[in-house]
Amino acid sequence: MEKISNLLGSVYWKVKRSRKLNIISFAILSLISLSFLINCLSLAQSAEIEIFLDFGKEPTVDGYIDRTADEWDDANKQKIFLYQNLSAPENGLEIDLWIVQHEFFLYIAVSFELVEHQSNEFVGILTAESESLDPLDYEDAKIVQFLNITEGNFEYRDYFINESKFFADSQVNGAGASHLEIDSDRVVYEFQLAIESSDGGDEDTRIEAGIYSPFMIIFGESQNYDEDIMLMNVISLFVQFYAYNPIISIEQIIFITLASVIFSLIGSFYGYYIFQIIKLKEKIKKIRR
Ligand SMILES: [Ca+2]
Ligand SMILES: [Ca+2]
Repeated sequence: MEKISNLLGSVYWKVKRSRKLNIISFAILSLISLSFLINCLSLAQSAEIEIFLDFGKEPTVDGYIDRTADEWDDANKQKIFLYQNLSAPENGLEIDLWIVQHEFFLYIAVSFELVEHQSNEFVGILTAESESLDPLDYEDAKIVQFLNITEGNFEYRDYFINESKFFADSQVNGAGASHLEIDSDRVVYEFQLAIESSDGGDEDTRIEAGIYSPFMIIFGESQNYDEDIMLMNVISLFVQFYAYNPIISIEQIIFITLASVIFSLIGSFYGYYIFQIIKLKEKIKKIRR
């Protein structure tokens, strides 16, 4: 009887321990699943890069990186990837992204290599007030569109996006240029965008200083932007306020000093001359008396 009781007791504790183990296993599995889900979500958002801009030398927007003139040496330099789908980023195209601010302008260079470049390749910079992972949600598009990449024919285009459709601006603002180095298959795109400018009206985004703003970089191989944007990524740029400080040259300082001295001398001479006339008048009055 005692043996049966001991046996029942041992079975009871085994069952109880196994329940405990099940609860612990369930909790561990739940934690693993949750961390995996969080990881997947953060992967979806990891495409975005924040860049705090610095002022620097003004690059020339001509599609060439002039290393002898240290053209882009002041730029913030990043290596990022462009993806087919920002919600599930994978197998991206690596690009060099260089950005610098000069006075009221933002300069962006995009450079990459491809085994084969298509004749109608393009790169664009999309802007909007609020961020999105969908290029058709953006408001403004500055695009450098190749018409024949091997011959080096390209156009700089300014578009606006309305209800997921691209429309050409009535007035083109900003600048862009590109060049393909045939030997290395490396292409360079250079852009200039105005900051705090309302010149483009409803057809451009006003890029505000003092805040982070979203910029989407797009790549494609046709001229159909509504449907054929192939690769993209979003960066968040903090644009700086620019305070205009006029620089006075040494020649200007000498001129201002000389002018001040001459006018002071003329003023003193004129004052002395008037003083002498007054004195002379008083003398004449005394003589007449
Ligand atoms: Ca250049
Ligand atoms: Ca526009």
